[in-house]
Amino acid sequence: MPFAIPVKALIVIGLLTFCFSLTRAAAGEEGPIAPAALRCEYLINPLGIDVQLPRLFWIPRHPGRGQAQTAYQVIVSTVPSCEKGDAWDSGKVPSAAFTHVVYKGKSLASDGRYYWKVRYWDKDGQESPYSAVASFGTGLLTKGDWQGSWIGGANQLRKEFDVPGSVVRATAYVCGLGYHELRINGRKAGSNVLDPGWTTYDTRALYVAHDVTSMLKAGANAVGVMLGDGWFKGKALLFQLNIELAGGKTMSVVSDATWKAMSGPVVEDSVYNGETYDARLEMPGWDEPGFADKGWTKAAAVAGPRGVLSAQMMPPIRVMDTLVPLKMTTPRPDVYVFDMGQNASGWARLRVTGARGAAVKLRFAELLYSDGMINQENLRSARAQDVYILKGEGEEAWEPRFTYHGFRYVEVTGFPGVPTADSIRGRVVHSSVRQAGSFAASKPVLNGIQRIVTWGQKTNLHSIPTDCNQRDERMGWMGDAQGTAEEALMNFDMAAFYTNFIRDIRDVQDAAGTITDTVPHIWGSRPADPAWGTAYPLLCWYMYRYCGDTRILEEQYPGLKKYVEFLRSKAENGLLLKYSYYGDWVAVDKTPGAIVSSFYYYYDVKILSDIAQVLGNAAEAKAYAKLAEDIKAAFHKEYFDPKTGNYANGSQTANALALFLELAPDDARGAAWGNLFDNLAYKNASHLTTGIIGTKYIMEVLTRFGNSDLAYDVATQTTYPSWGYMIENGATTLWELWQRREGPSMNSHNHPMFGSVGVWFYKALAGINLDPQVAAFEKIRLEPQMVRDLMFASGAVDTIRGRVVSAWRREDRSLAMEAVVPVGSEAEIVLPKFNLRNIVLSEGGKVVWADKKYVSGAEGVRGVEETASALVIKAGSGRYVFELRGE
Ligand code: RAM
Repeated sequence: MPFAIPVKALIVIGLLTFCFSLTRAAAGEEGPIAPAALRCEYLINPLGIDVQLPRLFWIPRHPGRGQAQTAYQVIVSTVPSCEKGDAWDSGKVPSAAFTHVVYKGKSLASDGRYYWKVRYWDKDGQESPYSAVASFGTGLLTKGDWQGSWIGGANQLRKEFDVPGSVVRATAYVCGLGYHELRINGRKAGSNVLDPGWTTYDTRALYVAHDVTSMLKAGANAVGVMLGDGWFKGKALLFQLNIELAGGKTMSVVSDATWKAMSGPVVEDSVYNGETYDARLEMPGWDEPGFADKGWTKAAAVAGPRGVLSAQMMPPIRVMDTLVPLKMTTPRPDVYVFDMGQNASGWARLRVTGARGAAVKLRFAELLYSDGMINQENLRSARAQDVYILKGEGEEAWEPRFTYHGFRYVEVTGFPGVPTADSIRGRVVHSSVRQAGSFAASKPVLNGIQRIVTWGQKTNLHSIPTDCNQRDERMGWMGDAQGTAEEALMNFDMAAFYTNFIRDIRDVQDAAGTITDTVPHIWGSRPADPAWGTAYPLLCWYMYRYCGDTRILEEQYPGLKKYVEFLRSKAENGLLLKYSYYGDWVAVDKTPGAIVSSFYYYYDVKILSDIAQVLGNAAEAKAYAKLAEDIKAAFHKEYFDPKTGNYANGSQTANALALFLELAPDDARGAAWGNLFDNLAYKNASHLTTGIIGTKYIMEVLTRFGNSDLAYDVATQTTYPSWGYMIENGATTLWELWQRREGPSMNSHNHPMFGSVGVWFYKALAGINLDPQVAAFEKIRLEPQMVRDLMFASGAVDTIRGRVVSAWRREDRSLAMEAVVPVGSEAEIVLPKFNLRNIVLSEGGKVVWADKKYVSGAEGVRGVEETASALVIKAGSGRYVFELRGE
């Protein structure tokens, strides 16, 4: 039979092309180096970099295929035009590196501003023009650079000052705890909210840098700072404004006893309970010069946090989206309930007109009762309530500053008159990590899952990865963090965020090497459950595997070693037999905790050995590899039952863990796999009974064992327990439990920890895989699983080295596949043969495989090989559209 109608194929390719050019245009990437790709310490034009040798990143672009960088030149200047490298001119450096390029110029000054650009030479020695100029600012690098002192005494602090001349550059450094808002001359500085990030304040507090040059003027100026409790549960400010004047003079305005203090309109604020704002207490002009500060007292000297000060080098929390309510209902007289249509984190913006003193109460919830009233039972003791008291001066608009809620519904009471749809907007608030990945497929339920996974993930990024965002918890539970990290790394630009969180983890480590269940440590235990503590080695390892970060490995190696040695001290017979609290948390079928702990003991030791290898420490790599082998043997001996062929109790999780890390030796593998398959496919009709741990590994095990069809059956279920079941029951973010519960217990409706399936979408269905040896997408394996009735899938990820795309669509006897490989990377693209005969593979119209032979000639394609089930294409960088047809 001849090949399926070419017109159709053209449409397919057209569609793929269209999708791609759209995404490319949206990213605004033009020229040899995309401006947004110039980064310093993973951030775009950051301020407050407080490392002496920051790392620079860029992404070379090239119109040709099979391209690579062979040399670069970096210019770092103290002058914005960046013509000469007065700080650093690297000269032409023969190197393929364009990530983690360590600054090697003059020693960086505190409070400095640097401008940089880069050019590169391609594989043919052609040089690119210079990139656009990017910048970075250094923070206050030593303790002695801070001139002010900690002050407080009220939740509003102000200071007037004179600027004798015109301002060339001004940078404000603020550590206002728990939360702060900086205002200068009547305006809020920047667009961050809920600053600074939450840390273990006794060890470290973060300060935030703002460029406020354009907010100052010659003459009289004023700075005002509002303070909230946040997680610090107190209020303290350290402030320093460094100003450079025309003519070179400098001056600083710092927090000290000359500041004035007064309690302002925020009369109550709490992360869990909400904020009460009395607009009658506003003092117009308090943050401007010339304000009559009668009644204000002298700011009090207060004890600041005991920890060191570090710059906040991660994407700040911001208002990331504004939701228009889907509808407003009136379940009872004068009770209005707004449905935002999406569970999220943040707050509501209120618009209201009414009499002075009227109090509008906003209460937040994830759920409704059947009578339409909001159900706050699952928030436990979190009151989740904001109150706005009107000043009565026409239309008033307000949103809180020092709290956030997890909610889909907003209940409004006390509203003067009847609210309209415009009275309320949902403000979506979370760490401003950029979306890095997108995934879509022909099966709607998968797109639904992708949606609830990513909404759940991003709305739980609140400077740390939280377990949930609504109830009286919102902790950095480490098990949740490690289980979802790979999904997050595909969907979002997480590098700076995790760099910060890994430091947070190290900050809680004690002399014995122990770490804690939550970071910062408020809930849970020390030492952490091993399945929670593993977040420390695993996140470091993922930062290496996904982002190629070796500095983090170097910095953390001593801490990781201490942690692993602590685990070793707890081992009995080479395993963690009596050390587990949560294990395969919230599973349908229980798995003994000890097998989970022992699995992670092996995993952590193995990772430590691999890290030692990367760092060139061969002796320790060998020693820990040996320890890992011993644990592996002990694991099999302890948990494998030759009679049943099961590990431990034969739960899905137990067998999946043994298979995932190849803890099952050759002669046990078949039995364990057979049991896992039977349990999943027959006993549970393709439903998981796993908790968060088993769920993370089982999908990948199924794909590795050639059973992506079964994994797909699992992923597309809509009955209990499954992700689809959550969606069928109205979930717009992932639930904490497979079960549908709405009562007062543990049942958050926004808990990202079952979101690990998100990485399986990219790896298996779109087919985007890291090379097992080479980190950070320098080598890529695109191997989509074209399962069951799935007719297309596409994944695009902006990796540290550039965009990777894998998108395919199939028909009866044909297949079209778009692949995008970044400059300097190479890919293996695996296309299934589907039992077709007389296969012809072409790329952009050129035949690359026919009569069972590779045909050379397509630019960038380096070869095609045939295996029993697939054609494997080797290709260099560039964008390709392959077409496979057969009979
Ligand atoms: C719950 C948390 C979290 C989990 C711990 C063990 O309180 O919400 O998700 O990690 O328990």
